[in-house]
This record gives sequence, structure tokens and C-alpha cells, in this order.
Amino acid sequence: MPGINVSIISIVVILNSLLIVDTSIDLVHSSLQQEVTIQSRGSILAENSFVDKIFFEYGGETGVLQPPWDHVGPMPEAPVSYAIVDTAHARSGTRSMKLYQPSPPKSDGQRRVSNRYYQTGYKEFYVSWWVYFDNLWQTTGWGSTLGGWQIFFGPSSTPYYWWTGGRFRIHSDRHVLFNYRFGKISGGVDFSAAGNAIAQTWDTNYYITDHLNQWIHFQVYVKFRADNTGVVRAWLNNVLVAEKTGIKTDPSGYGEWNNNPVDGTQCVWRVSEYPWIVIELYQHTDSAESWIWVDDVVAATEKVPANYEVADK
Ligand SMILES: [Ca+2]
Repeated sequence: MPGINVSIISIVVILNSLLIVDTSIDLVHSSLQQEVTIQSRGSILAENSFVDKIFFEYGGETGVLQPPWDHVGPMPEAPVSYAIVDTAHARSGTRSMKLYQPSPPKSDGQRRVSNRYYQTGYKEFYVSWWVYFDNLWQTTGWGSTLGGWQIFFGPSSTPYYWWTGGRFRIHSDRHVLFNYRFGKISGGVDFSAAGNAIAQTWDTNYYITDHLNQWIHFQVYVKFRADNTGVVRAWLNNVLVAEKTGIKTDPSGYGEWNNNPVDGTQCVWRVSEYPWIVIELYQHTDSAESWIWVDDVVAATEKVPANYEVADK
């Protein structure tokens, strides 16, 4: 599916780059804000200086969930869980995205409600999104993963054997955590001791249950580099809560990439060499019935302003 879309998305990106340039020329003297078309999905309002830095956005206002996501919702065999456009809560406009999981026990598919945008085409970017937890929210088991950026790689026979990424998570004690790590998908052997050594978890000491019935702002940044110039950062409500600089974030920069510890061959990427965006509700199979709302998902090459609203329609 991602492969089929590559050429279309590339053309759309190029066309919209031209549109953005043309529009900013028309309006740059008349207003701090401009209306532009981005990736054929509608119009947005933003300051001139930020709008052309956006390469992905979704705010539910179209009423359709699939585009521009490359993957939406649980696995096909787990339809009890879902991701839908919903009107119960909206941070901007009148709609948002609701992610839902049923009561336990859940199948592996039912516990993974995951929306992904694979074709970022960037190795350095920000992802910003807002989540609403209502007063019935509860976190059980090992907690709830909410998303960020991620990339899978491995031997050509199992290109999803390892992953690296930076994601927000709610611990079962209801603290918000940010995880940056190199990991195994399940069992097996580690990819790299050096990669493991730079992985880190930050505890924000922010109790999610003290902030129910309101929109909470998450933002992550990755500079994906095969030398020691990589960076990861994360913000919670626009406050920097995690930062690591001068690190080798791209696994292809490790010796194990060309001589992987599973079969000694060169590793391959599962989808592409670019980290993808993931917004999700991923939990333990024994976790409680749960749901969240997500609005104003934006990915850009500059930090996303806290007052930015997606007005796709
Ligand atoms: Ca919205």
C-alpha cells in the first residue's frame, strides 16, 4: 500500500509546494495569516512563517478518517476496536478522532489502535498532537502508549525484528512518560548494545488523572542521524520534558546494521528509511475498556506552535 502511494504523494507534495509559494506571494503583504491548500485535503490558517513547514496534518474536519493516513485503526481481524471521526469533543472545529478499545481480554489486534503516516520523506521533523481524556479514563497493566515517531528494521526475512522510536506513554501509576529506545518487537536478541545504551525514559511527574476533561498537547522531535549528531526531544503542554543530543539515532550507523545479530546479513527497513508518524492507543491485552480523542495532528520541519489549529474541510 505505501509503495503504490509514493508517486502520487510525491506529485501532490510538489504541486502543493508550488501552491504554498504562490499563495504566500499574494498575501504576504496583506496579512500575517494565509489560506493555503495542503496535500489536497482542504485549507488551513497559519502564520506565513510556519505554514510551508507542514508536511502532514489531520484535524477530523473532513469527516473522513482514512486520508491522509496510510494506516488507520486496529488490525482488520479486530473490528471491535476502532478509530473513527467523532463530534463528542473537538480541540478545533467540530470534530476529532476517537480511538477505542473494548474490555479485556483483548486480542493482539484489538489492543493496537494505531494510525500511521509512513511516507514522511523526512529524517528530521516534529510531530504535534492533542489528546482528550474524559473523566472515565483509567490506565491499567503496563500503561497506554500514545504515539510519536517510529521505524522498523531487521533481516530481510523479518524486517520488523527491531524498532527505534520516541513515543509518549502513560504509566499504570498514571504518570506521563516519554520513551526513546531501540527495541525488539518480541523476544529474540538485541540489535546493538550501543543503541540500547542511549535509550532512555523520562518521567514527567505529570499525573494524567489530574488533567482529565481537557486537551493535552504532546509534541516530539527527531533528528535521525547515522553519526553522533542525532537528537530527540519531547514537549508536554509546550514544556520541554525530554532531550538527548549528540546521539546516533539512525540504526544504519551501527556496525550491526551490516552484520545483524540474527543472520549476519545487512539489515533492511520495513517501510522506508524515513521514520513514520504514529498516533495510537496501544495497551496490554488485559487493559481496561478505554477511549481517547485526538485532534490537530501536525507534522512539520519546524516546531508546531501551541496555538496552531487544523482546519481541514
Ligand atoms: Ca478538529
